Formats: sequence, structure tokens, C-alpha cells
Amino acid sequence: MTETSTYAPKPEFVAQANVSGMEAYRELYRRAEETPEEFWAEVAEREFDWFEKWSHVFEWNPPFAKWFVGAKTNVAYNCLDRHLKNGRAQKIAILWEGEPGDERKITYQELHSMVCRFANVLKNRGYKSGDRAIIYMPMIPELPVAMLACARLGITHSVVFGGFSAEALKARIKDLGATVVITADGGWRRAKEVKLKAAVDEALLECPDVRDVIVRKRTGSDIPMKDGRDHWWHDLEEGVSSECPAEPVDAEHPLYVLYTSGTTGQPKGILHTTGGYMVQTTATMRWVFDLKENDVYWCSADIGWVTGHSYIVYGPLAAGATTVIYEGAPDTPAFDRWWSIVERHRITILYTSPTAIRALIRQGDEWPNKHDLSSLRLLGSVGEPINPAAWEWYYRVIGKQRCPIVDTWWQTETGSIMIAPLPGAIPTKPGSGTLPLPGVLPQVVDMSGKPVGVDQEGFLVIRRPWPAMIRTIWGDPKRYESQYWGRVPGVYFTGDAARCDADGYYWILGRVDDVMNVSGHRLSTMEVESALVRHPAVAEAAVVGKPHEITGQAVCCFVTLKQGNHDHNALGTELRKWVAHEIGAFARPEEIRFTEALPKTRSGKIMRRLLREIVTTRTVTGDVTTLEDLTVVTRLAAQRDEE
Ligand code: 7RM
Repeated sequence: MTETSTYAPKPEFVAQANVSGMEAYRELYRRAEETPEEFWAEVAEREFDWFEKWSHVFEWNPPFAKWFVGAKTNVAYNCLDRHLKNGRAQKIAILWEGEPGDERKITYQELHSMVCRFANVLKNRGYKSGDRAIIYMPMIPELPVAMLACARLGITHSVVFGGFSAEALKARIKDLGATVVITADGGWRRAKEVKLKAAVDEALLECPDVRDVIVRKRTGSDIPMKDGRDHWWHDLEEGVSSECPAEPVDAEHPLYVLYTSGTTGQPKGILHTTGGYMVQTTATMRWVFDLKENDVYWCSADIGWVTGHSYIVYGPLAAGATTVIYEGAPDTPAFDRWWSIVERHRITILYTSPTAIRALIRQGDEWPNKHDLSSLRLLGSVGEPINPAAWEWYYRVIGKQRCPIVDTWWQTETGSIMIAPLPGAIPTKPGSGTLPLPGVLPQVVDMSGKPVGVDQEGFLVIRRPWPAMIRTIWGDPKRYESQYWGRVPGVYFTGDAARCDADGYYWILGRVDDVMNVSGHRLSTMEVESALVRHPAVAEAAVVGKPHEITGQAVCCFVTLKQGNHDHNALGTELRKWVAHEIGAFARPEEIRFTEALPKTRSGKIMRRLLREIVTTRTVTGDVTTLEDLTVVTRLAAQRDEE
């Protein structure tokens, strides 16, 4: 398998595809490029309900964009009520499986009632449009119910991934100014309880503005309930109506904030609004996944990440699809759990990450081979570059060489998929996201904004605003401007390096900033460093991503200690635990290396580039002329061999 092999769409697939053949793709792309406002207006009118029409489609006050200006709509209305009128009332909206094996099939009619009832609960406690809610829940149907209930009332939600610690949760509650927290007693993962309510209690010790904590019962474990503040979800729902009109909100009303890692220790709250986000996530759902009425679609991400927001909840439900949600781990009770889910529910579309694929490869082909995977017709990948070997395995062992693979490049900030093959049109090359979707104008440029040549490495930028794009960083419009629009003049800076080949195919090479990608989860080196230096024994820390066979990158920390006698072994274990507690288990460092000093420039900046080289190659070849103390590097590079 070389980088240059291509896989043309199969004629059977092309014949039934939503976008059929290269000509059709080119035509869509051309229209979106030449007349973007007409193009997006047409998409918006074709399938959505608007309470009031827009006065104009697009307004650009660089770097602030507005889409469907003046229009009024509601995302929850479009995800639910619209389907009750168009024949999908009895269709399964959410097909859910808990880790212990419990199952729920929820129709659009039932989901509508559940959302209305919970919206009334929020309303009864005084929450209204413009308020902010934190959602910290396991992967149970009530998580999307809570999101949609917020959207129905115009309450801006922020889902915090259940793997985040109390510390991380607290920072998000505070930054958002949330007044209500929606959670559960716990969730199941690898047959152990993830104690969510305990983390909420710890976080709320320092969040005086939170008035209510609403707790969904999931595990049934014994948890303390604070009088006046904590309420059981089921108690509050008692006698509450299952009718609740959707609040018409402005197309630019804040739908949600999702925190993601940037280049500093402070996570940034990415703001997504209503109209443009809804239109583009749904349109890309139909294009990229070739979504059909009878598909059983499963995205294995956690709803706490953007992939779950756009392609488990909002995209699929707005498109009227059946979206599958699985609560737990892929290896519980055994390594064939996923394939058993695919077989039992007759999944037709599977969307997952390269990390998951590599972890499953390691367990051997016998696990998928035990199951009938013939229902699958399309496979997707997201989160990081997929290496050709993993691509090939996915294609052969899971897709049986029948299913096209869509490698989708996008970001929390982009809201929707940006670069991906349309499966009935674009020939794929393993490892490339191929071509941009309609309305997306990428380019690979140098620091001055000048396009680099064919096959040259450069920065990936987007030359024109798109409907689902980030509107600002919550509470920090200056940071939004400088981080995304101030790096290369006039264009959106993605933070990724890329190259574009002679066929116009994009190859994403990874981040150019201090952001790591561990199992497809974004994590900033600064966040881990700040956590480390909060430990009383640590003087200084420098963190880099180290190439890792399964997770893409692993967290590797260089640490200098304060004076005193330290047991390096015990302290190493303790610091790994410490970081997991401060940020979340997924951030647990793979390696802690104690050192006498860190390599620094004369102005005192830690040279992470050198550390990256040391963990990758164990040698340093780059320029070290600005290094303050050259011996530091040779000692660090030699360290491994001594151990
Ligand atoms: C959806 C998501 C974004 C970063 C992005 C890239 C990397 C994501 C791909 C990819 C190569 C892909 N949002 N990335 N998808 N790299 N090929 N198909 O992952 O905000 O959490 O991360 O992830 O570096 O900038 S995210």
C-alpha cells in the first residue's frame, strides 16, 4: 500500500448516491463558490422550517460573520416537530444501548415528548432564553434530551465530556457563567461507575452562581443530594406536560459553547449559533454519509466532543435519521462489542476514529470475523490523520472491500465537516481527506498568505467564512480575532499543516501549534504543564506529544523538581495520577521524565521543538544556536539509555 493508490467509487454505490459522480460534485462545488448566498439559501429553504425569513443570507464584518440575518428558527423544532409532520413520527430517532446491555428505542414522537417535558422542567425552575446550562452526563438518551430541551428554550448549553475532572468542570462552569448543571448519578464504563455527581459536588464548592443541579438516575448508586440545590430529574418531571412550544430564536442565537484546547493553559469556549450551524451540519450529513431514509447510522464518538454534537445529535436528528448511541467501552464485555452492535442493530453507516481502529486491529481479526457485518455500506473516520495501514484494515476487514471510506477533516471551530470525499463521486486515496465540500475554500499557504506549490508543505487556511463556523470565543472576542484571523492576513487559520497534491487532494500533516492529539482528543501542552506545576514538588514542566502506535500521540512530560529528596518512581506515578485528576483520565501522561534543567532560549522560552525531537528520534538535528545551555540537550537525549 503506497500513498498514491486510489480507490474509485463502485458503480453500484454511484448509482444510488445522493451526489452521484464527479460531475455532480464539481457542479455543486462551482455553484457554492460562485454564488454562495443563493446556494446556502436554497439548502436552508429546501429542508428547514423558519418562523421568520432572513432579510439577507450573509453579513461579514471581519472577522465576525452572520448567516441568515434576521431569520427566526429553532434547532429543536427542526430536529423534532418537523419530523412529526413529515411522516417520521414513528421512526426510531435514537437507538440506544447501555454498557450493561440494556436497550432503548425512542421514536421521534417519544423524543419530542421527552424533550418537551424536560424543557418544561427547566422553564418551571425559571430558566429562559439567554441563560447558560452545563451538561455533564453519561452517554444515555437524556444527554441529547437535555441538549435539545435547552435549544428549545434558547438556553445556551455547554456539554462537558464525562471524562473531565471536577477541576476542569469548575473552570467551564465559571467561564460560561452557568446557573444550572444537568448531570447523572454516574455512568458505566468498563463495568465500573464513572461518578459524575461526586465531581459536580466537588466543582460546585467554588461556583456560587449555580442555583440548581438536576440529576438523572442511571447507576442507582448512593449519592448525597444537597437540599434546595439538587433535584432528581424524575421528581421534577412528575405531572409536567409533554407539550412545550419551541421558542423562536434568532438565527445567530448562541446554541452552544464547547470548550476545546488552544495554545494556552486556558481552554477556550467555541461559540456556535443556530441557523448556519443547523443548515451546514445537516447538508454535510447528507453529502458525506450519503444518508438515506432507512439508514441506521452510528457515530461512536462521545457526545462531549464536537463530533458527537454535530454527527450524533444535531446533524442526524435534523436530517430525520436513526442515530445509534452506545454508552460504554469497546472492550466490554469483550473486544467484539462493537461488531456485535453492528450485527444486532444492522448498522449501515459507521463513523469512528483512527485511534479506535488501531486499538481494534491489535486485538486481531477474529473479533470482527465472528460477526455478520454485511449491513454496513459506508465507513467514516475523524479526529486525526488515518495511516494507510489502518485505512486498509478498515476497508478490508470491516468493510469487506464493499464500503467506501470517508476520511473527514474538520475542527470544533468549523462546526461541520470541511474536507472529505463524497462517497459516490470522489475517488479516495488512503490518508487523504481528498477534496473540500461545497462552500469550503481551503488553501495551503506560507506565513505571509502566499500559496505554496503543489506537494509543498504549508499552513492550511480557509479563505471564506462558512455557515457553521465559530462565531467567537466565549467572552474573548480579541482572542478569537488574533488566534484565527490574525495569523495569516485575511483568512481563517486552522492550526494544521497540510499539503495539496497535483489532483487537488489535501493531506493533513498535524498541528503546527502546541496542541497535542491524543486518541483524537485535543489537549494543549500548556494545560498539562499548568496542571503539573500546581503540584507542590514540581518546579517546572515542559510537555510534548510523543508518537504513539495506538493513540497517535502520547503525553510526555519533562519535569524539574523543587529542592528536597524525591523518590522518582513514586513521584512519577503520583504526577500521572495528579494530571488525570486535574484534567481528566484521557490526559494521563504516558511518561514523566525528571531532569535537572529544561532546554531554554536565552530569553527563557522552553524549546519544545527540541524536546519533541528528543522523544521522537532521541537526537537533536535542528538549530540549537539560541539554546542557553547546550549540555542540557545532550543530557536529556542520553537519559533514556542510562535508565
Ligand atoms: C472533529 C475534530 C481538530 C483537529 C484538526 C486536526 C485533527 C481532525 C482529521 C484531523 C487529519 C482528519 N475536532 N483532525 N480530523 N487530521 N485528518 N480527518 O476532531 O477540534 O477535536 O480536533 O484534529 O489536527 O485541527 S477537534
